[in-house]
Amino acid sequence: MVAPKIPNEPEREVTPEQLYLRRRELIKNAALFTGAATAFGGSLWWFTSRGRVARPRPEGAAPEASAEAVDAGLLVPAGAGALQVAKKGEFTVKEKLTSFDDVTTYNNFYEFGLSKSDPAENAGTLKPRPWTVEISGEVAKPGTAGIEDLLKWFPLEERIYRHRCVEAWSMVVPWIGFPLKDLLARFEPTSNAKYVAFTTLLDMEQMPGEANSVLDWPYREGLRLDEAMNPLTLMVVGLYGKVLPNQNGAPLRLVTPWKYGFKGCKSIVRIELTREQPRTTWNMATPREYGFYANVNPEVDHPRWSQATERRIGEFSRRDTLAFNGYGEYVADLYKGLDPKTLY
Ligand SMILES: Nc1nc2c(c(=O)[nH]1)N[C@H]1C(S)=C(S)[C@@H](COP(=O)(O)O)O[C@H]1N2
Ligand SMILES: [Mo]
Repeated sequence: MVAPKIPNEPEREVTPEQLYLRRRELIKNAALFTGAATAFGGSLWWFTSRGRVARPRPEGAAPEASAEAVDAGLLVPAGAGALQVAKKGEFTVKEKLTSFDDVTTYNNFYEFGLSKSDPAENAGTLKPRPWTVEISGEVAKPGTAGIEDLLKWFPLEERIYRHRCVEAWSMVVPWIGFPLKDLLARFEPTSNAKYVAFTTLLDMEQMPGEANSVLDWPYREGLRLDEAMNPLTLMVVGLYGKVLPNQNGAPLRLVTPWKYGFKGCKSIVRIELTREQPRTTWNMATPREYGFYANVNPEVDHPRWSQATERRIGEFSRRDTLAFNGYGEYVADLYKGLDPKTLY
């Protein structure tokens, strides 16, 4: 067992003026979430810093385009489901973004059905506000946090990450969120905490698919504490500049880009720090096919298909799958001395 350690904070070169703007952003984001359910859909309007020029951001625009908009002091109109992002660019992948349409209509969210188009069609029954997350277990200060608390506590970052499903398709998604380590730090994990367990909402009225016993509900996932503390590990509240759509796991979901997508527990209501490795949904369902670690590994095939290549949604030819989904420089050290097969 690797001793849990908190990695160094990533560099933040923030000027006093940015800090001031950040405070305003926090207040606006909180107001946005406490308001009535946000309208979603419609075109995405991204404004430059001067506030004069408005242009729709083309779907699938290169990440460079968004970085440029950020440097200019990206402003998005509040009230349209837009989130104010304080920081961009960290760990960003220089690959073409998957279109907003594909990111929000090609989903896995079995609580709303088993086909890829089901979540976008059915997730309207989910009520992502008000929403409370419980932080419990091996923490000095157990408690709860409303979604609007989270938005007041943490400045939002955009992270453009590769997203690789164990089914061998992939995307590039501009997520918006904050590092999980910042959230955990507030609740003070004890020295007994070795793992973090995540639980999705259990409510058949909001999640009708939970009437189907295809999985053992509620959906559960987990990380080792050092994985949870890694700076790449993101709690996501939005994508493409907007509040997270229900089908993508509103209002709060996990994203660990070096792992297969099923680790990314959606619509989280509980985060529990534990001594023992938590039981996880897909591992319980089919242990032979889905491991606890689930690190992306082109050399370890799924029992029923190869993981060597993947289909990037929106593209024609397949591409090679990268070890740790291309994030090895940040995470490979976490697994030193462990058999890669056991990590699948
Ligand atoms: N609660 C819950 N979380 C879930 C799932 C699910 O069915 N239920 N599917 C997982 C899988 S297999 C993947 S690939 C990702 C898909 O996230 P996306 O739809 O935002 O791309 O969510 C993961 N999180
Ligand atoms: Mo997946």
